[in-house]
Amino acid sequence: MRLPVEGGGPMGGNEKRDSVIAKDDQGNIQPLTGEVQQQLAGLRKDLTTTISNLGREISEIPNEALMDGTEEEEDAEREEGSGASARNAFSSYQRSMKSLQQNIAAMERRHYRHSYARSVRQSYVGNLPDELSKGRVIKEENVPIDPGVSGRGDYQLIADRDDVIVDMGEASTQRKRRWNQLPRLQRVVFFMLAVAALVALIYVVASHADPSAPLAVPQENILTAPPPADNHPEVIENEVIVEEDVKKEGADQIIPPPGPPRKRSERQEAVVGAMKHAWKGYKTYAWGHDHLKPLSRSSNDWFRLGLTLVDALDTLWIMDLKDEFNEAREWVATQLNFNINQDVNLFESTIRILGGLLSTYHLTNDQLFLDKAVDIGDRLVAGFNSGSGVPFADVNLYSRKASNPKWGPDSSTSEVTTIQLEFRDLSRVTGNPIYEEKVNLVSEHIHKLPKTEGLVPIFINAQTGQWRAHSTITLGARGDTYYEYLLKQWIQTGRTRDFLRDDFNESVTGMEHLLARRTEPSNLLFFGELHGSKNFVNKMDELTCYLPGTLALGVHYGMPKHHMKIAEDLMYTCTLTWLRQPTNLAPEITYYNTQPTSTNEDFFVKSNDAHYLLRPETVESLWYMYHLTGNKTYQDWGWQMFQGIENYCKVENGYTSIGNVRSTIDTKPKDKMESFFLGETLKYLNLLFMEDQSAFSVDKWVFNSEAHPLPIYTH
Ligand code: DMJ
Repeated sequence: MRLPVEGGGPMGGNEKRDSVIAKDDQGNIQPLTGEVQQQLAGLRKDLTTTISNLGREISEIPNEALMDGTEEEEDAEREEGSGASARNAFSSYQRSMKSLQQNIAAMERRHYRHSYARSVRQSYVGNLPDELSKGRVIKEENVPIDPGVSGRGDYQLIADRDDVIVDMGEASTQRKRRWNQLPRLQRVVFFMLAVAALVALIYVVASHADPSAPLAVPQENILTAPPPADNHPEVIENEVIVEEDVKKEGADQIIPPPGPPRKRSERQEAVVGAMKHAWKGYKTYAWGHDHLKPLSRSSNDWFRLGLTLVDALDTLWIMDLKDEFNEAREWVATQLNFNINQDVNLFESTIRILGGLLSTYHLTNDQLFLDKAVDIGDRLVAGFNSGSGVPFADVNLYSRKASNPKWGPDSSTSEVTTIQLEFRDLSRVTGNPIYEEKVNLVSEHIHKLPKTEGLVPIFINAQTGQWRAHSTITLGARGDTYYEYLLKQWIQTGRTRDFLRDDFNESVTGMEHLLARRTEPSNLLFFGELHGSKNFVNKMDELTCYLPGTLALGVHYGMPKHHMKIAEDLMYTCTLTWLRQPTNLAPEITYYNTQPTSTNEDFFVKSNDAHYLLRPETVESLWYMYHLTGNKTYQDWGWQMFQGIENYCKVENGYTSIGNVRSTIDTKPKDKMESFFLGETLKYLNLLFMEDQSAFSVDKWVFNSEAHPLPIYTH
């Protein structure tokens, strides 16, 4: 079986792969034979194993990096599972490299007595690529490379085995003779150096190869398939109805906060009751800590910043829970301290804390919240001190030093592209351009990088500013909000930055083409993933269910009308992932069936993915769909989901994530209430059930990724 070549070599993906062998001093290519071959067999085996492991490990990292935004759980899972796996992958790679280097050194030492050894070695150092050339591999069966190992430029790599035959063409005999005429040490050293250079090359290529290689996925447009027929809400045709005053004059100023809330609907009342219950548990057992652990009546800290309290501020205000809001404000005024020696995730602290403070400032006009926003903004801005301007994942709040995440060498794409609304808003309200300049540079840089039909890999290196090769492409964890913020940034800036809109539209076309599929038997739309940037996997995260709302918002702002059809169909699928479970709660990840089977199920859930973390994405989209169409079916769906939360997540002292949505008896409570449950889930449910939808019109507000509303500007 011939392995396809990936990754941007000039030969393209369908050419035969080349082995790497040495040239003699005439530039002729010589095969390695006889004794040398034997001596090198062990080293070659090591190299093969290293390459194979590296490829597998690189390909595994994105698969396992799926714990988007679950703080303590994310840390824990990193420790126990995927993070540990990634870390082990790198240390294993480093060990292999070290061992290989030691072998080379040993070989060199053994032959050091030969006077020419050093000169031979030196003659090749620093110029290795010139010493590599191409021989055509005509037999590649069982080559143990999988996947993720590729070549770059003119130098393609294989881990050739003993049974690999190198076709040397007409010059073969002559080259073999010349090679054999070389001193043995020269041949050995030469090959060792080539091997070492190749390992280094593999690492570089794996980190920075051009991801724009063509993808091996079917070309049909899945969305031409008929839509689901039942229970489908009627679509109200959308016009661009953006208010002219916002569009033209708008306000490069703070939009006046909405007036006091009107009388609540019955369903709204129930949601506000849930907020009070959650708040009471937090106040009693976790006050000032990041998260409540409602079962053990204790708390959890991730950033040591009172995450739940800050994330909840604007929800309390919007719900008109004055007492709760005032006690929270008091804590912010007297206790919230950013001057601590603490590493925080730039993205999470931006969307939750900076976003929460800014939003609360806009709603209340209370200077306290702006002062706090500036304080943390000035610390977080250190995250952008990298070689490329693409931020590092983590920042220390005290030292203002930035770093890669502990579990890997790269930043997540969604994270570096989901901080722009907040930093831009900070610049607009303070008049200090520095914050916006930093995030603009990131957006402009990412805009220029190669993409796969507008879709992006999920890892990027902060120093080089380049994608990690063979990263997963997904609309879920670590990819999701890149697409969301393309559109929302364009809206925030008064629709003046067309490249953002264009990139958004191109990405939706790419989603339709490369990621969209329909299920059997019900023809449900879902968006799968491309693993290793090319292999389609029929899984979709709950996180992806933000997309219907974003698409509907785009259509409202003039994006192609057929995006609304995608939004409706995906909204329906997302809803079923909740309401087809006995708990009415969605699992973290769902797998979709695209083949006719005896089970007759459109989708299924694996045990490890059956948890519900109180996530908001589906109810967020339901709010957009209702807000923009007025179709009350969306409210009804949201109400059923809320019943699931009430029935299976509500506990005596708050709400808890659960480990199993597939059973009403064995829900496996996880003893954690995420901050976004108060910041997002309950806020969107409240908005969904509001009878008067004008207070938070999407013509005036743009909601950040953590549901914190920020004003729309004119430019
Ligand atoms: C939140 O922190 C944000 O919505 C983020 O963009 C994605 N993950 C969580 C909620 O699931």
